Amino acid sequence: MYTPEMRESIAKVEASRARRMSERHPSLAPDERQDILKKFHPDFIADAFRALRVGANRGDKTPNELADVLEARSPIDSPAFDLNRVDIETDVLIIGGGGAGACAALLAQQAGARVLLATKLRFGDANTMMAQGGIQAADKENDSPAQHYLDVIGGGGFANDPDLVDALVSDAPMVIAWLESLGVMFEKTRDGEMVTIHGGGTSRKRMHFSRDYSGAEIMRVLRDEVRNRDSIRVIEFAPAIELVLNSRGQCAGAILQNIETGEHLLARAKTTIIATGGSGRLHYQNFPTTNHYGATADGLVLAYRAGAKLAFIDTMQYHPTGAAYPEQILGQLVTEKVRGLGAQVCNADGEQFVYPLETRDVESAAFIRECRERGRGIKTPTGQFGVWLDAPLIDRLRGVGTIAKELPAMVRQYKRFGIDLVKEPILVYPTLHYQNGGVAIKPDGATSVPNLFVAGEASGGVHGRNRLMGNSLLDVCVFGRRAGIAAAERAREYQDGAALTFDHLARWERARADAGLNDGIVAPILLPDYTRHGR
Ligand code: MEZ
Repeated sequence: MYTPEMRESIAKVEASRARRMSERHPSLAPDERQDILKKFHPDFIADAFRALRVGANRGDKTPNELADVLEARSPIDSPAFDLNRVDIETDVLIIGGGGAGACAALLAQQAGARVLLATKLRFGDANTMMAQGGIQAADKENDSPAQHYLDVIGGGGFANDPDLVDALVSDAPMVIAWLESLGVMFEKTRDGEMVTIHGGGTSRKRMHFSRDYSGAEIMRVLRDEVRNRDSIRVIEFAPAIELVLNSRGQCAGAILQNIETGEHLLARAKTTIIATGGSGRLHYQNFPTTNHYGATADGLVLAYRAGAKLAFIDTMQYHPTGAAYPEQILGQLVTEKVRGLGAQVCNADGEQFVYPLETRDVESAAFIRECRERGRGIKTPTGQFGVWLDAPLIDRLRGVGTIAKELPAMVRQYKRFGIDLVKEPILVYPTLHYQNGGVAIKPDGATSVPNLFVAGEASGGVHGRNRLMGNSLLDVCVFGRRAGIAAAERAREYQDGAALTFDHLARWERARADAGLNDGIVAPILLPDYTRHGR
């Protein structure tokens, strides 16, 4: 499968392997970390961002592609819409069927609420399902939530919301025990102890995992659990396309759209939780992505139009090891667990140029520098650049059979293209992976819009300017659970009697007109536009 030029470079990686096994990893001085971030990380490409012209974050910079959808018009023709014809009534409406939505549904139902979970695609089609390497929790003797807290804050550039980080790390050990009690099969030793490894930026081994499909395993169990509870109603292929508020200014539900027929359903709810995930399918700066097809920033668009404040919308995460070759899997995730198990990163000359477990922002910037500035990347037949991830090193370091056991999905992914991960390095390059920011929340998921909660990747603040591996699966569980509990409690206190309105849409259109916005963009876009991007 590799070209002769690539084979020549692979020979250099193989030749340096024995030496690299005993040599010290290269290390970056703190100043150098900042320098390469500023020079090579996509968050610092000035003309890829612009200031928002309307809404609660007016004046704040965000990627051009996200600005387009945040400033867009609603798909709802509000004067013509009959808000008196309610199709579904519920206590808690959850928008989104990934990990955060499922956790929220379980905890809201447990708290006695009637729950409706509406999801754009199938229940479980979400970034949670695609997370591979693991979930962090400080539940070992040599670790503590305080240690975890310091790692999260350090990884996030010391910008994180401290209360959210506190909630994340404090709930983590309980979340692992809860997931296990529901049936998640984490990797354990023969005597029943959880196996944990490092991720980038972790000072302790606290990554719990299920082989290299941890997210799929967690989603499998959460989805089954939701399906087993009768008082949770799930509607698939029904994305929310607009929020509905009431005359008290509280969020009071949403308009769902049957994605097949286009028919609208008015779902009235005492409280609403947005759990729609991220925005990788907006392909910022034309990057490929690890994200599922539905990751189009829908929740941010809805919450923003309703008046919610967003946080950290100027920072995205580029996972260092996206597949750079073969082209059929361009941008797909090569889990950080590969590096967590010991694989090193090499340039075209077979030399290590960066510590493999730097935080993702720094690691990605170092890959880009190696290819763009130093000219030591490897070029593929379609003109992509990449660096080598020396996966075969894992079996040398940890014993033959480790790769097959620990990375079965990765092995299968590459085998389809004639590449043997056990024997050959693979080519990787940063890929758009995660939205570091989102709707600003409190530790219970509450937003600046009354009765509107947000959980998971659609929220912003906990990860600061860079998330660590394994804190996303954790985030969806911690804040999904918290939002579910808080939304159910708020629903119990809710007083009926306020009329439904689209006043926020009238305000929005006035603000757009005042800002001179008269383009035809309508959002949420629901699915990526591959005709425009030509992907
Ligand atoms: O948290 C993540 O993003 C994750 C687990 C990804 C991975 O590399 O496997």
